[in-house]
Formats: sequence, C-alpha cells, structure tokens
Amino acid sequence: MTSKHAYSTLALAVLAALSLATGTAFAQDKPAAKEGKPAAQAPAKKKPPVSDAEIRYQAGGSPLAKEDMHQDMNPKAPQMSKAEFDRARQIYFERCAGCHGVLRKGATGKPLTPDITLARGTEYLKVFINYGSPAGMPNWGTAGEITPQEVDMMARYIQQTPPQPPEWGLAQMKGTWKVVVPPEKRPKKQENKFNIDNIFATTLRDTGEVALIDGDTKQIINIVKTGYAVHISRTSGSKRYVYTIGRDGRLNLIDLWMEKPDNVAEVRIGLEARSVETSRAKGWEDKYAIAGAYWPPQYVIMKGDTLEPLKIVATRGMTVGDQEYHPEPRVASIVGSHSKPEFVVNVKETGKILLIDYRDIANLKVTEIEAAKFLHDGGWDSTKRYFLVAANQSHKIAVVDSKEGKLVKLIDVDKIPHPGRGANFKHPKFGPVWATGHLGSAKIAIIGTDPDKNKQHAWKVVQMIDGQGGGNLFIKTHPKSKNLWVDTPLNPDAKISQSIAVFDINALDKKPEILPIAEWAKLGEGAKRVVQPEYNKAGDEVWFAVWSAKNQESALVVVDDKTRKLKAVIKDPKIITPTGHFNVYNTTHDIY
Ligand code: DHE
Repeated sequence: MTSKHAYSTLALAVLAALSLATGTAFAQDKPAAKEGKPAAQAPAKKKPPVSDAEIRYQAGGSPLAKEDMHQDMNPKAPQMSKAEFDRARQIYFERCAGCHGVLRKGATGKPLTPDITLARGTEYLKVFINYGSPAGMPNWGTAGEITPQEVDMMARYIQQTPPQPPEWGLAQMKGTWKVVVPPEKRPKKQENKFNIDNIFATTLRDTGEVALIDGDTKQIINIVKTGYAVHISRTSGSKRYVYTIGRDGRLNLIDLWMEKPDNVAEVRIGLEARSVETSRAKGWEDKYAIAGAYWPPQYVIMKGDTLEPLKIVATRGMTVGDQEYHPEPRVASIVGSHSKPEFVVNVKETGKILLIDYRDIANLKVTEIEAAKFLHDGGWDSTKRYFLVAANQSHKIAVVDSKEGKLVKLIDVDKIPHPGRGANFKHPKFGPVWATGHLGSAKIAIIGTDPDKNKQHAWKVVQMIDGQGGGNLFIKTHPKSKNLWVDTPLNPDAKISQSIAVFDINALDKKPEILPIAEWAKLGEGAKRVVQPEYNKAGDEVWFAVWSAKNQESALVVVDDKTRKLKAVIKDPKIITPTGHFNVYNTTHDIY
C-alpha cells in the first residue's frame, strides 16, 4: 500500500472514530472521489433526533442561555443580562444620575465613565456603593436602600458604556400634558377652611407623592400623586398653587383652593429634573411656571395655571473659563425675582447663571452671567436683590446682583458648599449676613450681604464656624428667631446624621446645642436621617424630616423654636421616606 493510500485510510479511520464519538456524520460513508471527478453523493444517513434532555446534558447550556444578554460595545465590560441592565439603568436614573450625571460625567459626585470604573473593577465599586463615603456618597447598601444583589448589579452597570437617553421636545411634552381640572372649572375662591399660609408640602420621596399637611393641626390634608422622588415643591406668587417636580421630570400642579386640595394639571418636561419655580414679580403672579431638566439639558417655560409647555430652551453650550463645549449642562436651582419679571436659572456644568426676562417669551431676553462650575443650590439675601448660589465643586459661592444683572463676586468658602437656600440673619457684629453649610466639611461659612451700611464686610466670609461634621445639606433660620439650625443627613456617623445642631445667632462662637431629633421620633430600625429644617409661618416652630428607607418607619418632628423642646411628632403609615418640606408662606416669600 503506497504511503499516500495508507494516509487516506488512516485519515478515514480517524474521521470514523471522531464521528462515532460526536455523532456527527462525516464524509467517510461517501465513496472516495474518482481522480478528477466529484464523488457520487450517496444519500446521507438520517441522524437519530437528539432529545432535549440530551442537548441539555451534552451542551450544559448556561443559565443565561435564555436570557437576552446586554451587549456592550466594550468587550471588557462585565457580563449583564438585558433585564439586569434595564433594572440597573432605572436605579441609576432614580438614585445616582443626580450626582453623577445622566451620561455619568460627574458633578456633585465623581465621574463614573468606563475608563475609570473598569480600572477599579466590580469588587472595589461594590464597597463604595455599599458603604458610601464621608464626602457625601450615601451608604446605599448598609442603609437598606438597595439589596446586596443590586449592589453587585450596579457595580457591573457603571462599567458599561453609558446609554444615550432620548431627547424630549414639545411633541413628547405635549404627549404627557394633562389638564385634570381646567381653570374655568376650578373654585373661584378658597373652598376649604385651611390656613393655607401654614400648609406644608412634604416630599414622600420613594412613593412618588407629596403629603399636604395642615401646619396648625399637624393633620394630613391629602396625599397627592406626583412625579417619582419629588425634589422640591414651590408655591405660586398668589400662594394658591403648589408646583412639585419629580426626579423623573414630571411636574404636578396642586390647587390649594379646592375643598380637598389636589392635582389639577401635570406635564413631563424631561427625563430627569430637579427644579421648578413660578413668576413672582408683581402683576405676573401665577402667569408662568418654569422647570429645569437634568436630561435633556434644558429649561421649559409653561403657562402657570395649566402647565402648557410654551418655550423650551436648551442649555448645551460652552463652559466658563476653559470655554469647552458641554453636551449635558444640567439645570440646577431656579429662583424667581420678586422685583423684576425675571427667573434666575443656574446651569451646573457650564457654570453660567441665566437671567431670563419673561415679559416676551417669543423674543426671550437672556443675560448670561459667567460664574463658576457646578452651580447647585442657592437663595436670595434678606433684601431679595442679591442671589447667592453654590458653585459646589469649585468650592465657591457666586453672588449675582439681580438689579444690575451682573456677577458681584465669587467668594471662596470650604469644601463643596451646599446651602439649600441658605440662611439670612442679622449678625451682632457684621450686620446682615447669609450662611451656608458644606457637604465636604463641618464648616459653616457666614457671608456679609450689606454693601451699603456694612461695606467692609460685604461679599466676604466674615466668620467660619464648626457644625457637627461633613454631610450637611440644609441650614435655616427665620427673621423672628435667634436660632441657626444645621442638619448633617449625609454624615456616615449615625449619631450625627440622626441629630441636629442649633446655634445661638448672638453667640456663634459658642458650641451648638445638639438635639437628638431621631430619638425623639421613637422610630424602629432605619437610617433615620434628619433632613431640612423648615419653619412654620409664625416662625415659632421648626419641622424636620426623619428619613428612613421605604420599608421602615419615618416621621416628621416639630420643635418649639424658643424652647428647643419637642412639640410634636407626625407619624403615619403613609409618611414614607419624607425628605424636603416646604411651608407655603415662607416658600412664597423666600423667608429663610
Ligand atoms: Fe437636592 C434642592 C439637586 C440630592 C433634597 N437639590 C436641590 C436643588 C438642586 C438639587 C439643583 C435646588 C432646587 C431649586 O432650588 O430650584 N439634590 C440634587 C442633586 O443633584 C442631588 C445631589 C442628587 C440627586 O440624585 O438628586 C440631590 N436632594 C438630594 C437628596 O438626596 C435629598 C436630601 C433628598 C431627596 O429628595 O432625594 C435632597 N434638594 C433636597 C431638598 C431641596 C433640594 C429638600 C430643597 C431645599 C430648599 O430648602 O429649597
């Protein structure tokens, strides 16, 4: 047998052995091809059908075999099923996007783009998501907000390429716009007996509701369905309406004149949002509402009594300083001037403050003021002429003169200022001042705000005092009070996050008194973070939210401002994850 012949016999024998082992029919049962001619095709033998069980046994299919897997364009991204990816994207949007940005470019929180997160890896990221950090990252896992499985899923999600969310124009907005009760069908005068000035609108964050609470009787008037994780509520110039903005960009209009105050209109102005305001200038009350979106980056001017979207303006553009194009400059705080028909719109990533003249919205006049990056929250000084806002990642406070339409100053303060709306009071030594706390430190910066009679102190830090610790979010006082209240809900030490520091305005260098607010609420298990001091109209009560997870008990605690003693605890199974609360009178008149 020639060697060639021997090879072909051997090859056939190997093929035959292989086919027996794998049940695969090879060409061996076809007669060898005659020199130069294709072998005659013998009919292939019918393969015995392989049963399902056989495939499962043999193939050992992956449990994900049925799962629709997420295909990331980056092969290094950790595996996720489509279902996991979709669930993680929702959690990211609801809980993380606000700090880290819809496209994960970062702002108040660090950037989470794949170049950073892939290098860190899943285990490292899980620790952060689970335990949080003193710089303000909440301890999502240990606080019971998300499960260990979700911690793992989120750690893998932020290593994927960020999905590009859709735009949201007039057509999309109109598709969500509903006038539940047309203006002509609403009460012509107040139809209930509530003291509207002293109603509190309290965010029930994770149920997508707002509780309207009677400040006099501490009774719940109504629990109104709103957007998800309502961020803030603002009142109309006439105090008749409450506007709530959900993190999901849904805006609700609540009519306080109805026998039982409730929703009368709603619209979704974007996919993610944090701010809403209304026209406050004399003669313009209730005429316009404005809301700012995180995504798409835009603000929207609407009809004040129906929320009909009228004007959408994108905020994409160049940043201050380095003048780089930014694709996602989110709209942070918005306040309405009390003296001019103007909105003050703060754009986070570009660091620009826009003064929007709403007298003619078809020919909108906008003054663009260069401030500093990552504008966040802020409020008026006691004269309501000057607006002070945190450029938090620049560790500065920007001061705008709304009368001149100009930046007055950028004031250096401590790490990551976070004023809420700040606190105005008369300092025994420096005259009128405005104060802010900081997310990144225990400091409270006190800034002179009177360029006329206290010129030497104006627009500079006149005093820096120490609160309990980092993780401060809100600070508040009232013209009739001698107290300055400072919360620290994001401090990782439960003793600090569950209590409140209260200073004597006339002796600020004295240590603050610490009140055990969460303990006073007598709740069960939970984070019990004490959030946002808010006064009643009379200025003799201070309300606090004691915020625990959705499946734990929370409460509102009311403290007597004079005695600093417990006055009332408002508990109800429907009060779930209370966060911000807004007194109608103080919110309308910007009293803080
Ligand atoms: Fe807020 C105000 C953004 C997290 C409760 N928050 C604001 C404002 C902005 C903002 C831009 C000013 C609105 C205005 O005045 O028009 N907040 C953000 C975020 O981006 C951030 C850091 C992360 C996020 O995902 O939203 C964030 N905020 C929180 C919380 O975790 C808080 C404590 C609870 C919650 O609701 O989720 C919270 N933010 C508040 C409150 C105000 C607020 C109560 C209004 C304070 C006031 O007195 O006006």
